[in-house]
Amino acid sequence: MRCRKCSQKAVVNMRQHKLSLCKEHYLEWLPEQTERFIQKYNMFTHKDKVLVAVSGGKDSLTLWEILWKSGYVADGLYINLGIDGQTKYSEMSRQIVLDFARERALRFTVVDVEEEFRETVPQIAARTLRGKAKPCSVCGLVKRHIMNRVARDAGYNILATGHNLDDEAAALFGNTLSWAKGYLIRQNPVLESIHPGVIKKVKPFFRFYERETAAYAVLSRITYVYDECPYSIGSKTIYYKGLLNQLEADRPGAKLHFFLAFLKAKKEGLFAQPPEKCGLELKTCPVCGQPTTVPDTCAFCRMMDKVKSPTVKG
Ligand code: Q46
Ligand code: ZN
Ligand code: ZN
Repeated sequence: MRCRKCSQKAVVNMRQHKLSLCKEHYLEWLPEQTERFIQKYNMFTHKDKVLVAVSGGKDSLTLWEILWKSGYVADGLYINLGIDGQTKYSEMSRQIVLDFARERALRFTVVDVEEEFRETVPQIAARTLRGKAKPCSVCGLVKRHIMNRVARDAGYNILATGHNLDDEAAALFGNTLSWAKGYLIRQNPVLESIHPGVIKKVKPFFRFYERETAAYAVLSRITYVYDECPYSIGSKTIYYKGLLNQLEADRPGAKLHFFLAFLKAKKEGLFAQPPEKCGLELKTCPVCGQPTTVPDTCAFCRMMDKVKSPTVKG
């Protein structure tokens, strides 16, 4: 297998693009494509202030590296969720993010959930969900709240995450299986700001397969956390990713087509907001000041209020 550009030995073969590249050309190709997608989908420009949410995994660190090398104003945000378990997941990822940023002299913010809210994410989840489920729904709510708040307070106008095509296709697959209307309406690689307090969210890697971002991280020697969060083991997302990989093995490009066809259908009006919801006005949460769709306290503050209650009635 030879590189299409220079005929040297190829190290990456992308069957869906019928494209093989050597190390040197692959390390050029991924940033070029990232730039192309940032422009094509009007994500941001060099005038914007981008906050990159970094978990310590390959996708978010690779994204941060590429944005930084491409000259964007891109600072990092690491949220310490307090997820430990056998692999000391949070502790390890925190160290990796700090080393990554310091080696490159990048600016970053760390928010420690336990320090700020007196409970780690698994502890908040254990109280509010009463051990009935994995902490992922609580974790998502906490992360969204913190990311938006940090971006807003520090004057960033773009929030970027490292979600790749495998993440997006698996989420779409799950949402489609249950026809989760609300999620299908909102699922988009670019979510414009609909209120001054809501930061625009973008996913510049949404067209890259997971193996493509992993290949970039390995070839450019980025040190990242190999272990996944312990709560992701046995999750539906991982199951859906496995099913989609089987499909992809028989039909190269199937995952990409699945997601791009969804975006095209949305553009043509499928899953559009019903007219009565288009003008939905966001209110301001009286506790945290963040925008919310409900007329009173936002979902995050209601959850934290439960945490603070001394007794929880069963
Ligand atoms: S939601 Fe769930 Fe992830 Fe949070 S608890 Fe771990 S697996 S980190 S993307
Ligand atoms: Zn080459
Ligand atoms: Zn609130």
